[in-house]
Amino acid sequence: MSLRNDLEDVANRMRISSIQMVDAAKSGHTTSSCSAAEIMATLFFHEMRYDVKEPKSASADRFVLSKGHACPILYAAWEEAGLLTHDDVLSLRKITSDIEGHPTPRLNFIDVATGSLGQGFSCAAGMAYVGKYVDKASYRVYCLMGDGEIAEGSVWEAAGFASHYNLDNLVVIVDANRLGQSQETSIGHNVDVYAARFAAFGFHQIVVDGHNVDELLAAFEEAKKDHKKPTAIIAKTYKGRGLEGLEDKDNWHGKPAPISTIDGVKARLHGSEKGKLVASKPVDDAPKVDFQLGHIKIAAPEYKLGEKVDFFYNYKYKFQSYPG
Ligand SMILES: Cc1ncc(C[n+]2csc(CCOP(=O)(O)OP(=O)(O)O)c2C)c(N)n1
Repeated sequence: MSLRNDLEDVANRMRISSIQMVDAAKSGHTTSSCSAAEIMATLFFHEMRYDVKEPKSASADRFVLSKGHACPILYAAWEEAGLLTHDDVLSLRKITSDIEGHPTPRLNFIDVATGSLGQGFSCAAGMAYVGKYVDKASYRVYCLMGDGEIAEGSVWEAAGFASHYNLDNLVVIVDANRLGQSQETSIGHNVDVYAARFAAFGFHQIVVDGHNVDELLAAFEEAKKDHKKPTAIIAKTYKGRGLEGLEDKDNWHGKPAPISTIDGVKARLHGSEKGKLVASKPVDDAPKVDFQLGHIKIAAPEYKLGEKVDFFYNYKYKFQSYPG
């Protein structure tokens, strides 16, 4: 069994689990999850370094699902890795469950809450900044965005920040599945337009077939070369990939897929065992996180009681290792 077949099976098992959890919840984002299945499989079961026993270890690679509504595929990845059980993920969107319809940091594998489109990438850029200049550690930061999502202006503010600070530890993957919430995005499948925009913002950019695991693996390798720039991988995908009758079709955003679509996905399995692919462990070189903010020195604002002052002008703060 080749790595390619193993990763394709991981992707398809995650599709099946996503279909089941959204079906159980009677709401959720199946098609948005399925376009990203191979991206998530290659990231979580070949590219990223983490320890499933300590997903938020200070040295682990970070992952931000900026298109937070596609969390079924993220929960399926952690199920595949052995952190969540199938019963856990089937509690999706239940009032008593932390497996919410968008990820929250209450979960021990989530750093930032996402769901408000365009915001996760800013958080990822900040995390990459901290990794490079504050922690000075080797962990890398990966962020998955939707193609509709990147119309948000904050995405381009974050992109400018990331290239200004040469955040070569940051990789953004655009799941360019052509469709948004309803109808085609303005750029559709013209992936070269996305690539040109990221290039203009100072990114190294790579266009791949987002369902081809070999192309994805090669792109992640290329991102690690010494570009001194952040990397954008534009993954051309199809919304609802693998779901018979739903693939690349409008009107299936945010809906359960018919449970019968599982049969078509199962038919594509090569027979690779769950648990065969295990992520590499992180290199233990990051300082332990101090939740008391002990490494940040904040001076008290200077004003006398009753005096009217400009808060930001007077409020002096300084990060110990701010680069300049
Ligand atoms: C700021 C903001 N605006 C609107 C929404 C509602 N919304 C949820 S998913 C979605 C479409 C996202 O499309 P895309 O980024 O292409 O992701 P896909 O589901 O197609 O993978 C929208 C508009 C939101 N979550 N956040």
